[in-house]
Amino acid sequence: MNDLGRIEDLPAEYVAALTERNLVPLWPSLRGVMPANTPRPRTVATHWPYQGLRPLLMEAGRLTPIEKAERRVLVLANPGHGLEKMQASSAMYLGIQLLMPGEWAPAHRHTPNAVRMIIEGEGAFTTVEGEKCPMSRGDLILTPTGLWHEHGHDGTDPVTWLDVLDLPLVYYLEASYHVNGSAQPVSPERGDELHAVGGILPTPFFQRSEKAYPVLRYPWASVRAQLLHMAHSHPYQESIQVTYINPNTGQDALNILGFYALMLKPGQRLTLPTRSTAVVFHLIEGGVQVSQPGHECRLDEADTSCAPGYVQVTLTNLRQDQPSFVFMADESPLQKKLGIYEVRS
Ligand code: GTQ
Repeated sequence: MNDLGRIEDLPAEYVAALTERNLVPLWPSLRGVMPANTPRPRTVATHWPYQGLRPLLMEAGRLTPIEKAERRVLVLANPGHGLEKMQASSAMYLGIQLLMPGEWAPAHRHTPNAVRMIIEGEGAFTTVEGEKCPMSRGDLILTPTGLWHEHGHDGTDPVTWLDVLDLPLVYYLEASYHVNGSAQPVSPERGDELHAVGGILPTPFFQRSEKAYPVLRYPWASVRAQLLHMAHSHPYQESIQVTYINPNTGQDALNILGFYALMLKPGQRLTLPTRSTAVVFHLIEGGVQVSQPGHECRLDEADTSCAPGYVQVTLTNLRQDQPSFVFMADESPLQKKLGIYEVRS
């Protein structure tokens, strides 16, 4: 690889004349923006243990009333990007949100897409476009771009969940904004009930639903049961994994980020394909070691971690007698649409 000219090699008056006209020479920066063979992600492997952040989240519940927060969230920020950027990777934002009994996080809609992965507590719900989605541990609830959503809580204990948004990307595109609304009237129709059985779609009078997002809630009980069923009926299949999809299109549930649930059999060690997308791991159940070059962490229940793209990640179920269940998020739908998605092994 030949060395390219540096900015210092140029006469200062020349550089000043360029700067004055808002011009920049490419060659001193070319290798930086297009490094050889593999990108140099800012995203660094990071582990956010739940037990470390939970007391601080509860303290936020005492320090800041919901009216003063609108969304009471501690953001899981990747130090490689700088904490103030509030990003876990180039396109993914992560936060842990707290709702106390009786609290209400008012209706709004925004351009970034969001999902919630419920961590603890019963009795809370998210109402999305008039559909009241109950929240239980492990449930995935979508709030796609532009849809009204609000969170309420009729239970007796704090409720927490992981928020995953494509906010960093939408913000970077200078397209991020929100609109405030008022409490939504609730309709009795529930997409998760209408689509409770895979492989069939409701088609009254031969018509498919015209909703862009026919399913807004993926109950964990069904996903978990399906993973166990897959492991049992396909005992030689190494990777027991499902993708959360839009049943009308068969495509990923949202346009930009992808969501998956993975079951690791007792003691299983699974090396994931090396891919171009950053990945978020969130442990729903069990205990899992996450290993990647230069970084190891042990995920306990409700812990979250991330890995940059282009690295090999190995997951090991630390339980010898029980399966472990991992929720994952990545940027592959976006990368596939852009034509830059790669699998290297
Ligand atoms: O619950 O609507 O973590 O609007 C960040 C922005 C959650 C939400 C976040 C949001 C929300």
